Amino acid sequence: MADGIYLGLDLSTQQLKGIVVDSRLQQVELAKVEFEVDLPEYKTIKGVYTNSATKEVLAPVSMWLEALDLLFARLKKTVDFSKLVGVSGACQQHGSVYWNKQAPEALKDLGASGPTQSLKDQLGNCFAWEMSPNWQDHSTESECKDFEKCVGGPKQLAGITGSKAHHRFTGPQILKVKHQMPKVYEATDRIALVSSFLASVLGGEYVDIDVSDACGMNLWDVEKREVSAQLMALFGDVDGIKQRLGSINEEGDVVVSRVSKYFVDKYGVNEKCGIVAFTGDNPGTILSLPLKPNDVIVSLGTSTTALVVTHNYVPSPLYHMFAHPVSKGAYMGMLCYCNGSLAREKVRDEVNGDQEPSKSWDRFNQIAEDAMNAGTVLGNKRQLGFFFPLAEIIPSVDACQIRLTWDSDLKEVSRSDKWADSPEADVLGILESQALSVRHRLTPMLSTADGHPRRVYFVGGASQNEVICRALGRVLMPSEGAFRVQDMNNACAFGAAAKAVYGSFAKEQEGSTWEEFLEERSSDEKFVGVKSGDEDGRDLYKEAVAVFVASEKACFKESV
Ligand code: ADP
Ligand code: XUL
Repeated sequence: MADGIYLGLDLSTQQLKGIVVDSRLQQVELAKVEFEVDLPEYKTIKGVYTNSATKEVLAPVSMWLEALDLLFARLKKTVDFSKLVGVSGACQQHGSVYWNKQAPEALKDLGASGPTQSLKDQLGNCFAWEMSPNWQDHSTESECKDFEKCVGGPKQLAGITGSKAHHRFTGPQILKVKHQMPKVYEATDRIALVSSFLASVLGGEYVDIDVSDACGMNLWDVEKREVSAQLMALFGDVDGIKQRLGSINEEGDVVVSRVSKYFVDKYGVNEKCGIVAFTGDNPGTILSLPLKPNDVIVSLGTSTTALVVTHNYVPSPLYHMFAHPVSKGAYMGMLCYCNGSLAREKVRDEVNGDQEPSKSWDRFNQIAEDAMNAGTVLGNKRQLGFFFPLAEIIPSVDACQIRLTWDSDLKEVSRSDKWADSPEADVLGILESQALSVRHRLTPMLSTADGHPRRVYFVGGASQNEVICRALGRVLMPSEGAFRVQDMNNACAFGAAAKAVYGSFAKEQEGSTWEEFLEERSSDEKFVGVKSGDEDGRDLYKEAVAVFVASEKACFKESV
């Protein structure tokens, strides 16, 4: 309905957020529930319980039920839910929820005992395990080995499921439950991802796992589009795990359920309100911008994440490939680096010394800008490095700091602890080296003639910094420009809201493709062009990629 409203939910580690938009995607309301602040009785720290001895990180599922009630109560103060046409969601990836055999009945009966009963009252005892393993959990080392061994190694597992085995991925997590908590596994009727869990609560029935989110499990065979029989065999009883997982929903843009009577009676939600398939938070983020194939979002948060929409399925143990959450036949490639902003902050602090007020980026920016204005490429002496104050994911190595210098005829690379012109040289050094790694990993996923992205969109904390974006953009060389995106704090909730509009209204009523729908509703105002035209480095950066890769191999051997 053109005059209806739509809700996008983001159930992340620390909070549950809800954005209400109209059919043109204009924000009507925004509300959130912060777990630590609003639900202190759970005593979580930043939304989770961490056991450093076992490396387990868990979240209590009932807390999410309470958060959902609280969010609806907050929104109801200003939102007329009788106009709600559709809801969708984008939730933290990889987490699993273990419904027990009472769940189907209790979900169906939601609201039957009157509005005084809360979701927690009615569903609190429907879990075989009251916890959900969080994506920060690292307790599945042995199960990860089982997964990789089962198919012949990390490369083979990445080929099948889009990723090598990761501690946080749901398949190894479920296998750990089966190994370490057999009674829980036995008592489990259905295993949900966080996204399908939340959709099920809203719909009052089990909702299938979404295909894009399923790619975060190490179980979904991306190309064959089925749960891998070979990997399910790890669970012994193949039928048992198959049944617990249910079907995987490959239609991301359709109504998969109707809102449960509970939300109708308690919050006045329109009884026809559709639940449009929920997905993961990273897939949700790519739905927030009108991306075309070969467009890249580079998120410069605490860590650096690069997301790309592509039609090439080119899996690698170094990154992730997911099915696109809406467009059939398309994929989302994802690079996740641990060392992003924190590593840049370290260089910033070193160049500031005692002279600048701490945390000011002025000197860092001035050094980078002067170098770029002078046409400097790869430092004054062809320098690059690995700036990893934290253990890194890409490549998978321990914390280290390595500086490299090409010799003048560009044939050899020498390694040193410090450059003669450190720490100033580290400024361009870290920016160019970080960008070269992203560029190298993106290229195989792109289908452009020159291997460069079409557009690059910078989001996240450091995207406020024009100079940093310019330095990164200069290496990535998008053919149609780099942009800093304003107002992207709620990207995945907004992506979910957009999917709610598309799936419950616009797809049928307007007959548009997802891309047309989003393009038609987006305004260029929120994209600020990043200064480009720095063609200085075109040839040298191309050569630098090869040197960077060779250096990585030399420094880290099989981790690359
Ligand atoms: P999160 O990963 O927690 O979502 P944000 O996207 O908010 O984080 O990004 C936080 C990071 O952004 C900080 O670590 C900080 O270094 C970086 N940042 C914020 N403003 C700037 C700036 N002006 N220049 C460079 N980096 C910045
Ligand atoms: C992605 C990942 C995180 C979570 C955060 O693989 O683990 O980005 O999705 O919620």
